Amino acid sequence: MTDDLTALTPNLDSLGWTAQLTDWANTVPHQRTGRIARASRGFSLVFTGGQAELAASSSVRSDTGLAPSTGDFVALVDDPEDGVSVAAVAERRTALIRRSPGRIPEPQVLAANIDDVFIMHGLDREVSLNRLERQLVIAWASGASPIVLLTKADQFPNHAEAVETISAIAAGVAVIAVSNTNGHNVDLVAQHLTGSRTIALLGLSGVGKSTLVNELSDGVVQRIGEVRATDRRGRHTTVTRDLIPLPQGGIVIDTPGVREIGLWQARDGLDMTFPELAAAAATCRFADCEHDAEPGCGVKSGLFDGTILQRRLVHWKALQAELDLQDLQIEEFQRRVDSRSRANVERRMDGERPRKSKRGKKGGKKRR
Ligand SMILES: Nc1nc2c(ncn2[C@@H]2O[C@H](COP(=O)(O)OP(=O)(O)O)[C@@H](O)[C@H]2O)c(=O)[nH]1
Ligand SMILES: [Mg+2]
Ligand SMILES: [Zn+2]
Repeated sequence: MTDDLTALTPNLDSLGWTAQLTDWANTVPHQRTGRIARASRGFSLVFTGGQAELAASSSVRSDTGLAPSTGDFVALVDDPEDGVSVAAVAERRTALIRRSPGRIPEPQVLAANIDDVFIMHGLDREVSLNRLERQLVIAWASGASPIVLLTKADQFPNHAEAVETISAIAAGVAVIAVSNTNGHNVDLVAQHLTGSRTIALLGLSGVGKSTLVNELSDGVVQRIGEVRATDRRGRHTTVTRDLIPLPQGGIVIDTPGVREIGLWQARDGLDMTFPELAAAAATCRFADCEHDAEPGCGVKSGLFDGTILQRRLVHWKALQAELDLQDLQIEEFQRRVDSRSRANVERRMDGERPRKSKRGKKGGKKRR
């Protein structure tokens, strides 16, 4: 049973392939099409309908200039000499994006073409409201719908109260207390997983993401993270995947090990996460009000009448400052790239001396 499931690589329709995507594929050269199940540096694991293949993907960029990512729909070419490679990436319907760790201001797509984002926090410890708000910003900015899962509800008897507290800072978002141990609300969560709906799991390591995936598949799936794939020489190999089609429908994308979530150009996500602040700021007398000591400040009056919480205001300002700084960094980076090679700019921003010749590797720290 388990072996059948680890070999499970569904057809492309059940992975969300559409007639529209077929039209797109017909505009690019390709032998096969597929959906990326895991993107690594230089190659991707691609579900091509009935099978999984490793394809080179270092040279291709999507329309947005971003490398292929888990959840992307792609066109593959199969060259007799060079093997299989990703030739083109279809425009993304939605994308969960963080700022890439490191000093270069650039985005990293965590999951593409998703419908919902499960933001997961364990009730076995205090929920970090700041982390949750940050996750909400990138989830809203993705174009998908955030849903908050408070996991390990069995560890926290008063989970109804926790749901109430979290709901108060997650406007318009469903908040569900769930337990993998006693099954509490797992059926409610499962309702989101139907057909080719794709859900990204976002949460610290240890909150119960893998266990939830196992629960959602009725505990049948054990080594669900692995799949057999053919490599470029046609050999079979076992590869870890991040995109997991569930046997009863629905597709999960795990985003493992994401500790650091820098925002990436997410002003709309910020407004949706802090609607009371966005609304109040719109009533300030001055368009460039800093909500400090200016007369006619809507935010200040919200603080006085209690519709705005001090903690939320402080965090909103901090996230705004992060985005403001990022705009400056992007501008600065662009200026440098325009005048020098990108490789040298990256080295400089990492504090190294630029090299004269020979294009080196990226100077940045190891990325996930
Ligand atoms: N008490 C309790 N423990 C859980 C629950 N879900 C997961 N765990 C435990 O939490 C630990 C981390 O779970 P895991 O699924 O690996 O987390 P991940 O890193 O987010 O994938 C494991 O020891 C699980 O057995 C739950 O609902 N209740
Ligand atoms: Mg895990
Ligand atoms: Zn103001």
